Amino acid sequence: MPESTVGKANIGVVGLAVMGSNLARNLASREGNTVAVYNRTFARTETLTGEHPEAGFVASEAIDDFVASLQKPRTAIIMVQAGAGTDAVIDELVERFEPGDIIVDGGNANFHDTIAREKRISPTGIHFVGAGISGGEEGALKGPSIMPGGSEESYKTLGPILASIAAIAEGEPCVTHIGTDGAGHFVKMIHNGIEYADMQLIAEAYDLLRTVGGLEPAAIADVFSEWNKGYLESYLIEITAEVLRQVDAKTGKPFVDIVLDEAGSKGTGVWTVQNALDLGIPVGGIAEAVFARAVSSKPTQRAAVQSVVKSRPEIQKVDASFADDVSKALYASKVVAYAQGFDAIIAGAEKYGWNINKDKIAKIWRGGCIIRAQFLNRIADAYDENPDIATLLEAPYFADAVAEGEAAWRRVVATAALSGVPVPGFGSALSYYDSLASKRLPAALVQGQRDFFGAHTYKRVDEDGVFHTLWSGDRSEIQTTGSSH
Ligand code: NBP
Repeated sequence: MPESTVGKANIGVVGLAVMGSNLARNLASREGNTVAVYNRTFARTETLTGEHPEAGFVASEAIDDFVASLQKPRTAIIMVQAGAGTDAVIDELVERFEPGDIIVDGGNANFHDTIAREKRISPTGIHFVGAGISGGEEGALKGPSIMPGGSEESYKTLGPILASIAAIAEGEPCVTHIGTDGAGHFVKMIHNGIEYADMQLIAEAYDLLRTVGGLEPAAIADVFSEWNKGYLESYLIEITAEVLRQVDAKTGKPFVDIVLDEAGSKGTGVWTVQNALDLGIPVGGIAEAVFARAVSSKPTQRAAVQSVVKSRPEIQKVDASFADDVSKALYASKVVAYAQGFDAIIAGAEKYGWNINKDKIAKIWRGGCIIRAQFLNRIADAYDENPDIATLLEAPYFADAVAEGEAAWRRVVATAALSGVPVPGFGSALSYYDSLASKRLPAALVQGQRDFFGAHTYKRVDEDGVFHTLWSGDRSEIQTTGSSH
């Protein structure tokens, strides 16, 4: 390589498909950055440098030259396909990097992989950082929300570089050091899970306004645009209005009516639910959203049930206040979904030993990412005021908001049930809220059943200890010790 490019760049990007090239351009556009670029297939590098001479990229065809073009400590962000591709690039860099250098995986890695990679790489003295990057290709180019994990030490070098390209929300860059090893990818996973829940709730609101409220997509778009001026303001509400306003050029029909109603997914929602199950955290809002996509994608089962169903319920009559009721139900359900997501973050941090800062996580989601919304300020405030609240639903602001919308929420869920409109998100959120709010739960009966068939024991409300009833004997009670509850 020409001598002049040795040690020229303060940051490098490996992997120049859509995400990597946009991130590299974003980095290059910020003052003080000189960006080295490398891609396995050189043609991709040439396309990028040819199309964007203004970026002043330091391009290399060989990985050795790419490594040599980086200032020390060398810092490289990998943006390649998650899995084997990422491992291949990591190995190439680890072979050439020195202690103190930093390898960042900015792809959508599973946080378990990130933890394992960090463990494998840290004995070399090279820092390995898994960084969740949210915002899609536009975010990568204009400013994403960035969730880096890895060591505190690596963040000293990496932090200012990431802050230079992150989205800005209310004057603050949307990046913070989440915690060590896989913390960043874990929090990105939960972000995506919450995104699933939020999208499902918005979709249910649309369905209710259309099926029960009798509004056409364009009119619902107007309702959503109006909602976007108030407490529901968010990127997802904003783009939903745009999608609903779209008219199909081929047929003249609303775009939403020509799209096949089978929702796909790439897997981070499933990861969120799997990990929440392992952590014992109820994330019903996210799980129902994942399941709703799965149900939608079962055309054979849907057709089978439709063929045997004799009649569908009559749509309930509603008045002009219905849209307002739906907005309140949507908000209350959304509070539940976010509360559950943060519960999963808290439990993950406990299990994996991350010193996370909940209000900072809420703040870095205010810009750049898909769930960006004013609403996240309220979450940040709640955790800032009292980091030890047992649930976001306990925070005064949310407790008041949910109480204010509660009657509407119940009316909407009841109306949906009576009209035969599926509302897995709204319904599960309300049941979750009622479960927490009920003085007594039928869990007592479940304990009785467990004790009956499996001698799983139970605790009493009026006495300490662990007990078992001799169900197949004289049904007297004995006190046991050392049994699991
Ligand atoms: P892709 O996920 O499509 O991956 C293509 C890139 O990976 C190309 O640069 C390709 O090199 C490289 N690559 C592969 Br494939 N196998 C490789 C290997 N064995 N060695 C070296 N390079 C290899 O790119 P993308 O869509 O830009 O996404 C990049 C990352 O960002 C992924 O992890 C993705 O999940 C994540 N992502 C995030 C968001 C978001 O919103 N945060 C959105 C989309 C993607 P080649 O040119 O030589 O084939």
